Amino acid sequence: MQLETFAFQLFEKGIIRFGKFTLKSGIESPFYIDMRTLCAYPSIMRDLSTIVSESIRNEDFQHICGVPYAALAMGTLVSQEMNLPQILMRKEQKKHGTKKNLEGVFKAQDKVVLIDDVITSGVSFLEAARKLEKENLIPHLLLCIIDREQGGEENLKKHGYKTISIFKISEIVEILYSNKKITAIEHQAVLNFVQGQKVALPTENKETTRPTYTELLEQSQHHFSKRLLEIVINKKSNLCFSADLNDKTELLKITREVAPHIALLKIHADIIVDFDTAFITDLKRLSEEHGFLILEDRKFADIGNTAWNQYYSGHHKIASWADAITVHVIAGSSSVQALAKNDHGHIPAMILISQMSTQGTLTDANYQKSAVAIAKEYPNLIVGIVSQSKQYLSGGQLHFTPGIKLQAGVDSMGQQYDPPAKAFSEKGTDMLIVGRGIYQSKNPKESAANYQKIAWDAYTELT
Ligand code: 5BU
Repeated sequence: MQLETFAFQLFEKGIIRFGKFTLKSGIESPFYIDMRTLCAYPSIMRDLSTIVSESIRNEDFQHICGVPYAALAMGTLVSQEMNLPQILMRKEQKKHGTKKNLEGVFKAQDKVVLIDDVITSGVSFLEAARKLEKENLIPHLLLCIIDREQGGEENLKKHGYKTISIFKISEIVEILYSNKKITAIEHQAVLNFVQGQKVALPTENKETTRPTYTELLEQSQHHFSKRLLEIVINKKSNLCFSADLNDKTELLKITREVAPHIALLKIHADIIVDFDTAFITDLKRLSEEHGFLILEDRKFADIGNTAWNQYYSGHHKIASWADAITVHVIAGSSSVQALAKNDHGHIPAMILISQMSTQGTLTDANYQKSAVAIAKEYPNLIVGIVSQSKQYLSGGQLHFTPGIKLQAGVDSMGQQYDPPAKAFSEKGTDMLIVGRGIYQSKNPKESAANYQKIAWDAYTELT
């Protein structure tokens, strides 16, 4: 079907109308599109489904999913036409039985093309994409039949989603005008409207705002995150101090100073030259006295067997003292599974590294998606991720962000820094990790108190 034929049919069937219409948002629009009545015209639906199928034929994906309810029928038609399985998405979450949001047969990391009828701000697409991600599916492409050209595509791009449209409203009105179906005034009114009425994604939308620490605590499925979140809430501190010091006495001294201001202490046991069991005893005592947890940033990355030995054995015997550890997933999920294997009921708390803070990091968008999918697969073992970008986690999992200093910049070894507020507003972090910004300052205690305040204010502003 030609764009021209489509435009005429929309107009003749009253699917697109011109005049004065008050939109859901309260804004007055000079045109109105009601694609729901399209299902009364099987031949238009059939032709449209052929166009949609052709436009995605060269994409690499496994499932079709129509955004409920408007695009459910189109989803079915395209699935038939392409002979690809369809996923049925619920609009409201099912309250009984399986409580499933999605129906169909799929596996983690399958790629899905989402179809919707009209895009305005992109919020429906965003919510639908999130529902797919919650089930470990990848929203590969968002396809809409008509783009109202009010910023939806750009909004979704900012969230990392690729969107394509079959028809643009300006193209449709151009055809209608040049074929004398609408007046010059109606034509111009639409063009002016789409130019002037770019709509942002609503920030009040529950799906797009960050959960509070109390909400995360309610969802949390691991005793580590429960304890950490209780500390965060009680101390009003979402700060993790990274004590990257070589000398245990100095490490303990600075930790004692900053302890009232932090919820988590992160160390690298293998850089402490005089590491011994007495150090661990002292550190544990401090953590109990001042109420903070200890994260060993070992970044396990090897095959399961080696990672297991590095965690339970060797000089540091990390499993015996660390409240949580960091783990790379470069080897796949096998290191996660290996670290959980033991005969004494020990349940490790792992923080997966999804994205690094360094210049030129190889942790690109695909890597991050796979890491997040692994995190979601093991909510009983994985308590969070380290990342530099917004990621939608579940089960009370937390988002940690290093590379933080008051001033943005880069150090001489490729570490990139952003200020605390940016980590909260743009990266979606839950916990800041600050090292040199505190221990290299003239007064680490004052500096920790300052980071604590800035980070807490940045969080409260968003919730
Ligand atoms: P800094 O002094 O604030 O730059 O220290 C940051 C700490 O966080 C340091 O211990 C790093 O090993 C750690 N880190 C990081 O900086 N970037 C990352 O992507 C990851 C960890 Br993962």
